[in-house]
Amino acid sequence: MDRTGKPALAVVGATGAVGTVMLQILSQHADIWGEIRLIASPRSAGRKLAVRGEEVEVVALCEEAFDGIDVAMFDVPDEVSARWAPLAASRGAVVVDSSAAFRMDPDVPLVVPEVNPHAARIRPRSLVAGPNCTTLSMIVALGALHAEFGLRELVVSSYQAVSGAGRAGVDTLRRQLSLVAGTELGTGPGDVRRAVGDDTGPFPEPVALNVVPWVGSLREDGWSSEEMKVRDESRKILGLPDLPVAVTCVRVPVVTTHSLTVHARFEDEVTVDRAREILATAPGVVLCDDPASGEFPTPADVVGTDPTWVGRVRRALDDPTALELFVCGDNLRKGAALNTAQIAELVAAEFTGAP
Ligand code: 2RA
Repeated sequence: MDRTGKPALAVVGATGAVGTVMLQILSQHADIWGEIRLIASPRSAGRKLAVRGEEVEVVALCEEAFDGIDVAMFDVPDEVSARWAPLAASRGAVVVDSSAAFRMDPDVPLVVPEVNPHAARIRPRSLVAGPNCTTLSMIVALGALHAEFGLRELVVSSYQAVSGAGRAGVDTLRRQLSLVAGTELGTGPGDVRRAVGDDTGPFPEPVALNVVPWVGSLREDGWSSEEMKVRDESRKILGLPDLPVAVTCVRVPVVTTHSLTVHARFEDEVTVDRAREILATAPGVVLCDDPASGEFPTPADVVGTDPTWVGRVRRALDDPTALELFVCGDNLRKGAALNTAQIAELVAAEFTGAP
């Protein structure tokens, strides 16, 4: 705790895409923090960024940067977290890490505050992890349904925005869109590929006027790393280590907000009415589901908002124990920065004795 009697917070990766959203969130949420220290690579040190209405100078990432810090939020690549998060913890900070570096470590809780907040209290390594943005885009809604119905199986397909691949992903989509806009492309095999050229950025195929059934890197038997993350992380967060999960991850030409179709099978028969009641009242979920008036969530409307939006709630035609849903969540807000901020707030409440 600093002089103000409030916990001191470090934001590591303050200048990145998620860091930028984090500073907005810290400026909008209740001001529970004493000092907020902004940390980034030495190349960004000295820059000034606005948080809570003040300009704060960015300091370079080094061990001493964590002195006096109670909670350190890391929004940086896996390898940076892997090296620096344990160092921050060794200097006394509780680390909340949004990378994949520690998510599956049995001594690191994987936390979504609406689903398993209790897990954040048990942290043998002084580390708490948050899940991948694709898992986060569905797990709040799923956690609410699981608490009532008992989840038994999950089949999901993702429709992932290009900002999941960072600034390079967004730049690639915008560049490709400028090359295909106003043309008749998309009518012959390979015509889009020839127009956008060989540089497809972080994606294996053109993403403008296209969908790409690949996110992440290759794992065993043709699965992608992203698909494995959704499976492993969902199991850990829900406390269902043997849950059957089938995932297909797909990249779509959307800037920000991941969407997923979800087929969720439960222990017993379910009703759509009860599912809708649960979703309509679950914290962090908005039910937007009136197809007769054309109402369902889409990324174009959901982007920039905090909740998980759910629509197209149906009971499976051939299985009365299963539901079909369409969910959307902003991958930079709840999918990254917001979840990290919420975990940090849970930890801060322990320092201040808040309920
Ligand atoms: C993506 N979910 O959308 C990944 C980023 N963690 O590429």
